[in-house]
Amino acid sequence: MLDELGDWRKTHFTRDVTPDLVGNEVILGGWVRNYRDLGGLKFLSLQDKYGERQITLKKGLISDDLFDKTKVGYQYCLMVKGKVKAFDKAPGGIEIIPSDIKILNRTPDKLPIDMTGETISELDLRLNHRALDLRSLRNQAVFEIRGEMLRSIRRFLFEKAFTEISTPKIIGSATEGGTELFPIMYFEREAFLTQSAQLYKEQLSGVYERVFEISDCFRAEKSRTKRHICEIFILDVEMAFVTMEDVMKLLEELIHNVIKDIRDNKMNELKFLKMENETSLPEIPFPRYRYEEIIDLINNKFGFNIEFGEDPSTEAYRKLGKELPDYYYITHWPMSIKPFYIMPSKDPKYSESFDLQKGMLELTSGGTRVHNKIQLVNALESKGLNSVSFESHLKSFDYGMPPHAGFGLGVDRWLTMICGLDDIREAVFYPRTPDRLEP
Ligand code: AMO
Repeated sequence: MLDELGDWRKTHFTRDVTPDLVGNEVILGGWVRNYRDLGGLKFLSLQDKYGERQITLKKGLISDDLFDKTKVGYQYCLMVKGKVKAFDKAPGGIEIIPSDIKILNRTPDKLPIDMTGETISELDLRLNHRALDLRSLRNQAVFEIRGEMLRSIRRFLFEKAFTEISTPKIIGSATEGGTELFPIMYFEREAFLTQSAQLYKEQLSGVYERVFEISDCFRAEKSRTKRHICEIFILDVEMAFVTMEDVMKLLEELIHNVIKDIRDNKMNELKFLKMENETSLPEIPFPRYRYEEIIDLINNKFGFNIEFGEDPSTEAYRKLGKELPDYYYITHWPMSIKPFYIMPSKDPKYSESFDLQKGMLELTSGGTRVHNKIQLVNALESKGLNSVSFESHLKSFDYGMPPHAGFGLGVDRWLTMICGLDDIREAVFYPRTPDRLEP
């Protein structure tokens, strides 16, 4: 028999039950993270979205009826009504002495993954049971930090007069060129899931001047690495009347501010993940290296043979990341490996583009854009793309498109890094990879 919710409502989250509530009655709700039955004494750790509090059932101190009927298992869903008592050794310095407990839902005897926090089950197994897995204290810390990251990004950009935009995720033609598109049926027509907000954010920079979007983009790459997923969450920023130097300054300031906010507001979570020292406040400005300097370093110091126009291999980045473990920019990439919308440098062999790296990992790419329509049409065609399929985008360049620049930052990659996670899939609620479409 399960209990009904009835007229019980939570009075507090666990984190709000602090020593100044000692003596008061509270109603908490959550899940059993751990329990111990020592005969005349039962301890139960009740967890909710913010943490846990200890519920102590002592024979003689609570009613016999309640003591006897309280038989729980891991992750049972409970509500507890009880008095707050100070107890140094319990989480938050508090224990709750219950006057009544409702068992709202039970679980099987054996859970598919460890939820006590004593061991970490294998990642694929955890992902198969993601809604359960996300309840772990470790995941709570990761996703609390994610929440702070997004709040902080928005705060920072709103203060700088940015407008938050939303752009279509169903599109009629490729954004980035290339072949990494997921085709879908759009009624009787073929359409695609968007790879990036690129073209729309550029158009809207010609309207609202400073725009940003944080949203899902879809990459049909069959990369099975710890850094790639097929549905990514990107912060897209675009600014009018500036060049890439300006957006690089904005980006490093943003990184600095967000990490400061995470350190100020989520230190407990960083500590839980043992990242309080590693995720330190980075000094700005970040070092800037030209692509050619990086290639020379990789070739001369690590014995690679990367030619101008090649993207360094993962192995090369791995070595580079050991040499440059912090945040740094790689600028002026060969135009031949940059998308059509990137502005060529004065010497058109190079481009007005940059990547922001942290160690071996690429976090952001960006650059100054082409804003002259004729130049853009030529750029499209020189990349082998058909300008006719970009007609509606190109039209927006007829009506006074300002010079503009911007960047795209991979939120999931950044979170992986800040939380010291081994695999990007851990930084996503429900990751999509070539092998995973469920849950
Ligand atoms: P780009 O394609 O480099 O640039 O993407 C921007 C950032 O998104 C992240 N990212 C990924 N993360 C996980 N899995 C993937 N498969 C994946 N692909 C990309 C990376 C990357 O740096 N329109 C441009 C940005 C711009 O110029 O404004 C773009 O999308 O962190």
